[in-house]
Amino acid sequence: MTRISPGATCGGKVTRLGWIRNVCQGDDNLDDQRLIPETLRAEVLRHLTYTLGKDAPNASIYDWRMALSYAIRDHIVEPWFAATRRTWAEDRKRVYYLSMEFLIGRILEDATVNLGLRDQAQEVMASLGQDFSQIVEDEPDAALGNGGLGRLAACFMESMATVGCPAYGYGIRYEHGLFRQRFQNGQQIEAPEDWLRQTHPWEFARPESAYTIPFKGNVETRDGKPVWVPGETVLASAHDTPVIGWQGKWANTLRLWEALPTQMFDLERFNRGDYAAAAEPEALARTLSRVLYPDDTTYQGKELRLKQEFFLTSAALQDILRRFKNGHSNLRDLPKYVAIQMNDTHPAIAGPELVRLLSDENGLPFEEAMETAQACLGYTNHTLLPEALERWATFTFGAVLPRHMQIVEQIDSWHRRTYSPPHYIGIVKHQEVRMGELAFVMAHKVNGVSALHSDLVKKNLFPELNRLHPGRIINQTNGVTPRRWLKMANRPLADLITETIGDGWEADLDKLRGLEAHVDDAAFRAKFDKSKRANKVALAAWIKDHCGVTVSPDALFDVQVKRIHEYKRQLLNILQTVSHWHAIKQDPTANWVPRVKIFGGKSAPGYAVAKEIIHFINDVATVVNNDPDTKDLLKIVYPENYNVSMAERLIPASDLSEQISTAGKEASGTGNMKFMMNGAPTIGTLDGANVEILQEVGAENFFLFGLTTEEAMKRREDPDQSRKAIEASQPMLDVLQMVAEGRFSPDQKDRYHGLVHRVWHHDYFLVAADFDAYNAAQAKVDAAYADRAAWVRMAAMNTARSGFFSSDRTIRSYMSEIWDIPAAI
Ligand code: 26V
Repeated sequence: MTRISPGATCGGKVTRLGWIRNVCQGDDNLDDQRLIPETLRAEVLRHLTYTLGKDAPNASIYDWRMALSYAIRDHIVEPWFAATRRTWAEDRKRVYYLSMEFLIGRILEDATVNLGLRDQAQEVMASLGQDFSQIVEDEPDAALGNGGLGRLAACFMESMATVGCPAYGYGIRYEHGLFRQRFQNGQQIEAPEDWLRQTHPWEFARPESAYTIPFKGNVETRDGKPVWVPGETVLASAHDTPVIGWQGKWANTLRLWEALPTQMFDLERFNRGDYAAAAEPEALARTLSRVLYPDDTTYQGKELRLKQEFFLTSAALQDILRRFKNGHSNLRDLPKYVAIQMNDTHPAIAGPELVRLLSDENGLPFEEAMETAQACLGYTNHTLLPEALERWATFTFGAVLPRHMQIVEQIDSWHRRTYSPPHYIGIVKHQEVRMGELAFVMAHKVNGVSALHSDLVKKNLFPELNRLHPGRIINQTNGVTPRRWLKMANRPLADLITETIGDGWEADLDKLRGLEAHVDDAAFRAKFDKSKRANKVALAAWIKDHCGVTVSPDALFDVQVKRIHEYKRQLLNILQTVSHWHAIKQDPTANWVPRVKIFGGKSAPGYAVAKEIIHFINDVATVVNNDPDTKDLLKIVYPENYNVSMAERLIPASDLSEQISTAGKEASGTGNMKFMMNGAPTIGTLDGANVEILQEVGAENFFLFGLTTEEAMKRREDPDQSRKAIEASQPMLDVLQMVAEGRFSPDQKDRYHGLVHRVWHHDYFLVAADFDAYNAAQAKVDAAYADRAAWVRMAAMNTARSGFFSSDRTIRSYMSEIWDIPAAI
């Protein structure tokens, strides 16, 4: 056994700081870097001993992970302090990104990648007898989000640190993030998630940064001025996680609020022996940061949700004003130093709350408070689905936030007075506060998240407001961070890219265009293919382990991973899979391309139709995977509990990216961008950012099918559209017949009658209308995949042309078009 002596190189501190300084100055002093493994090893052992209180021979994988995480965290702190100090010293404008969700995933490996310490960490842990990849996988995902919106916020945090945009993310430190998904007899079962049960090593508690958040009560008039006398208060207490950018050149803060009681417990009651009642206020206050709402599809007017939104927003704004007042006295200057971005309408109470803080609490006249707030605020819209748009009953809103109810009315009449709209555009209408309209009116810029979506925001969502405020709605096409989604998640491809075009692409993704010069080189293609195959072999082994299904890495890996929703049309995919299975059985000796159909994703717990689709996919999988006729030609796998970490495993091993939403429904998509970067061509509709992916990659490298947004809207005007489409399609008739007969539910033959009936008669998302086109596009995929050279070329072209979809590009665009913030580096 290796003898381990802790703290052997305590002089490492100087080296460490020196190394970071060199990186900050862009100086490649290799002498310093070579010392790192020794230093890092000593640091890990020091933390194991003195922070964890463990002796190496008795340390568990958890202990090693914590020790390594603390050692890595130490390397983040220096650049973090440096960035913060510079922002203060140069009195820079900062952006504040307010989001109810941050879907972060694991942090350890990502941090080592950005610090340039991944290889060293691996080497050091190996020298200590530990497997780095096992340690990395021991970390629970921080799943403080539902899906696209939350993951975008996490990519933005990383990109803001990479491009040197001084920024704070503000969110809620949910004790329980998104539920864990299991399947029981093919059906989704939700279990609570408990990521904080073990110590979370990346955060620093800041109990000194705490704010009182008022609720309820009433508004009195004193000296002719409104005074809010709250009926309840809770405390928002900060936890800071540093977010390090590529090569450690800049770091920002993600500040998450924990809800605490303003009063710990009722001692009098406790002394009387009434223990449960004594603890009640504490429990009540803590519910505010207890759980993430697990539904991103349907809006429900739950009081707790409104309280969570105000809790986040008020804490953030109080913190922002405190920081501003530290160096400034004139609140009218706020927009020179503060940009506040509202991630969807969830923090849209920021408008009235900022007005309240500026006027009620700081004496600015209402109109000046309005102008100041507006100049600070931006609003990003992420969905057009009417059922997901937030509206609050004035009764609930007024009870929870009585002063804000008055201010919202004031904003509404100010808006009408100032802009005299030809029609009545109400923020408050039919006894509801409409958060989209509120956010729009309070923001100086409103943006959609893809070109198509932003167009629809103008034309369909806010047509009157757009006419009244021309130029306010702009587009900011989403992006994803290539550090996590390419460099970290797909090492074989990342290494090949560096070998082919050199480094630097990680922070300048347009450089990937350099790969285009190599796609006709057979040697390059062979290497590209090899990198994909390595990922597929690894995934096949993982699938065997986790799903018990044997799949061949030679098969085409066809992947649809995202939340389960009718508009995303997992149903179209699985019905086409049934059709394909049926076709193979009809003609088993034809030249079929073997396929593995991979599904992943969670349904909102209360979304019955989505849950039925999950059940159906699992039922079809059971029949197909046990069919000896199609054994080597078709497999269906649906691993449980799709999350960020699973995405990092699946996407790099994918051959085909399924982006098949009904046109006009997917605001952007960001998974589509990750697949493209990782060399998986898309089969998809003209929806969201697919449109721009198609434009960048070229039609010859994309399998396009389906109705356009306009055609879809027109098609729905015919109440018989789905029946007609089905009757015109033999494959569709066959598939629905098999499902209706109970071929996939032999134990309960009528299980999917409801599902079949909906496709025939209530097919709002146009599964039937697009079925034949999808089927034809899938046949083209098969033909293309059979031509290896052409396929690999197509895959490589997808990677080569994905530069536009780096979130660095998106962030730079927000900085110039919305925030008016220059880069600090
Ligand atoms: C709505 C609600 C309603 C109240 C309860 C909790 C909750 C949570 C989230 C949402 C809105 C979800 C909207 C969303 O996630 N949109 C997705 O945003 C992605 C990033 O812009 C985009 O790529 C996806 O297309 C879009 O669906």
